Amino acid sequence: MVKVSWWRWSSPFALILTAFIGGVCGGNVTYDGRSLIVDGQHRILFSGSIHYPRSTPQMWPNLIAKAKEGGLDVIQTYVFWNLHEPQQGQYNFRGRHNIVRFIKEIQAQGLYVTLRIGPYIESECTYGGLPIWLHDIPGIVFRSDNEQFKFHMQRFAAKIVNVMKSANLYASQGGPIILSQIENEYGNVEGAFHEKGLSYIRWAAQMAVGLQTGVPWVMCKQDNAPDPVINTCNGMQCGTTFKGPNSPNKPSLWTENWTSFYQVFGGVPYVRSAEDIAYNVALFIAKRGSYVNYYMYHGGTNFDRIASAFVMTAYYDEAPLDEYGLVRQPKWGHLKELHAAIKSCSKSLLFGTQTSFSLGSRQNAYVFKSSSTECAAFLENSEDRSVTIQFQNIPYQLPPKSISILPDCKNVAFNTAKVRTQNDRSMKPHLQFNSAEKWKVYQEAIPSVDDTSLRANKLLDQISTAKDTSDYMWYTFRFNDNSPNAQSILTAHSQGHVLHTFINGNLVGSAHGSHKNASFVMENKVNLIQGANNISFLSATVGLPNSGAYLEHKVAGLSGVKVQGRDFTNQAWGYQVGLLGEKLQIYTASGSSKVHWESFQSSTKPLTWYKTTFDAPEGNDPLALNLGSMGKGYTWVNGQGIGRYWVSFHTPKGTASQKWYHIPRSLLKSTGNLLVLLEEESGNPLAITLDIVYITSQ
Ligand SMILES: *[C@@H]1O[C@H](CO)[C@@H](O)[C@H](O)[C@H]1NC(C)=O
Ligand SMILES: *[C@@H]1O[C@H](CO)[C@@H](O)[C@H](O)[C@H]1NC(C)=O
Ligand SMILES: *[C@@H]1O[C@H](CO)[C@@H](O)[C@H](O)[C@H]1NC(C)=O
Ligand SMILES: CC(=O)N[C@H]1CO[C@H](CO)[C@@H](O)[C@@H]1O
Repeated sequence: MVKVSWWRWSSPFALILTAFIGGVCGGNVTYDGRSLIVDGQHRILFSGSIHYPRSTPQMWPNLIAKAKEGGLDVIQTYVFWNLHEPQQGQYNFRGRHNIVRFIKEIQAQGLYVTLRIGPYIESECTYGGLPIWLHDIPGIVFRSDNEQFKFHMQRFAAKIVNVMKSANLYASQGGPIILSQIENEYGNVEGAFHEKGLSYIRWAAQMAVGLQTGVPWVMCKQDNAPDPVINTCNGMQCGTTFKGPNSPNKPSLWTENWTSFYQVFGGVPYVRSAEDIAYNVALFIAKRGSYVNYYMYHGGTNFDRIASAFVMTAYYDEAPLDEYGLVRQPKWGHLKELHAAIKSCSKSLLFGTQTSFSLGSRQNAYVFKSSSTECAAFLENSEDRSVTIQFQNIPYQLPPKSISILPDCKNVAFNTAKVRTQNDRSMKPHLQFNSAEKWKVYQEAIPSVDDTSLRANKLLDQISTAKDTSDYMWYTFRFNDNSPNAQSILTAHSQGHVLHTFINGNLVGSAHGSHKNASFVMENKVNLIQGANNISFLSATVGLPNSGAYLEHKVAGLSGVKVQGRDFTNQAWGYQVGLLGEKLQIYTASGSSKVHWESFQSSTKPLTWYKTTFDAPEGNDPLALNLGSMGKGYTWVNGQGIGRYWVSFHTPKGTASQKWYHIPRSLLKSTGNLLVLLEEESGNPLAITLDIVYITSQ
């Protein structure tokens, strides 16, 4: 029998009911060694990550509805400190950052929420979700037992908890939040902080518990999570790898089960099969797990400049809901069937006694019995071949590498290797931008040292100088060449991520690092003129780093320059942070008139801005720009950044890692939408198309 929870009702009454139950029954969440206890009931919970800033408020209701239809009970999200407090003390909870609206939408549809406050979150978000201004606080050491960091971390965590409490969003108040997370995968870096790591994690646990949310806290990948904080597993195979909770009174929870993996520019998509995910989830439940979260259930889009270093603009497009919020089969449907099979025997699972025994050399049974009648079984075959085993004197054929779920210990309701759903996604070109007269161009100026106001007799670190206000920073100096030899070797060392070198206004070379190694060396044969030469380097970051200990020490940009063997590292350098077009916001309707746009010419120079307008296609299907003809740059629609594009960074197979870039419908008016691109390299805007994204069923 399945216990029907009020929370799972989806109706206009959901809000009233939850408030009612919260008041009468006590919505406080507790736990024991078996599971979380919500509203007094033990629960097996399926959860999925959806990050509110990676979609639009207009998309949220549909994403949540599809998650619910897919059998999820919980939506998990991180809280993005850098987006909520971009300047110290100035908060932003508007639009895509309206976390309260997001959580209320989840509540309205009758699902629960896990809130991962962090506030360090990693999550492929620039600077791991930490605001860049933290960098400039004297004496700060991130994520350590350091007064400055702890002060700001506590202040922000308390701020978020208070925002949630004021909106009555904790389960203890009748709201949907049943679980909170403090820190994030700290076990990975704890050793680097020596004794300050352990004291920090103790402090973090105590601080979090002191915020009195009425719901439990978890720490993921933190085997030593102090009581009462629950240590949880992140990974692809928690059924095999998790050592389990660090106390018999804590349940076994899996907070990140990767449905795929994030993709970087230059990388290939990681395709994790629906069968493999289902196998590992079934195994985790069979081993008395009671909470599984899919990371990500919907990945979405890294709008604006929110992606971390080298991370692609499309985020977890391979998840059960794709970048556009469309159902991706077979993942979505297969997992839905898995959830239903497990839920149909949740009483046996939660209250039965678990025994496990071998059925063969690499075959196991996991049986949950609560009475002579209630029985559920998981039959596992970890071999890569099909095997027939005997279970309770009945033969069962187990496909290779699979688990059969028998909710009544007799009939197979689901096998993790038997996939029954399928579909395909297509992009249909709707609009071509192929008429030259509809494009206007603006050439970004290449500054020389005289044009700069920021000067230093050394090479400055780009992260601490640009402070994430732009991807771009110019490094310029003047070189007097008195040698008769016109051709010279110019060597530039960069700590990341991209470098374009201009001599006397002409591009002479470009180079870039990669996600694996942001640093690189660029060497070019260059022609210098007799006398003064203007040498200008445009260094670009592609998102800030997001992981590892001592993030505050990470640097980027130019670190050494030699011409014909002569070292110019400590030369008189001039700097310009950002591009002129960015400063004037020429990608907005009002900023656009601040510069003189010229008519389009076919020869494309580096650092060209392009603009045009277009009408929105009718209907509600998602839209994407096919930028396959472009190089590297950035796109705005009606003044909104839809992310970085980098088509010229090919995968090892020689293709672009990402050609299509999502334009959310809600950004568009019916006519006259302003499209602006900044192209760093070269590209052909006449071959751009606006495509309609749709599902074709098989
Ligand atoms: C829920 O927890 C809060 C905070 O700890 C407490 O004040 C409240 O009395 C609890 N409610 C119930 C019904 O136990
Ligand atoms: C170098 O820059 C200065 C100042 O912008 C300019 O006057 C000069 O002509 C430039 N030199 C060359 C060779 O382009
Ligand atoms: C990264 O690249 C730089 C420059 O090419 C090189 O010196 C360094 O050894 C590389 N680091 C790693 C870890 O490969
Ligand atoms: C240990 C590890 O690889 N953790 C990863 C889990 O997945 C999230 C999201 O993809 C990453 O941020 C972590 O690095």
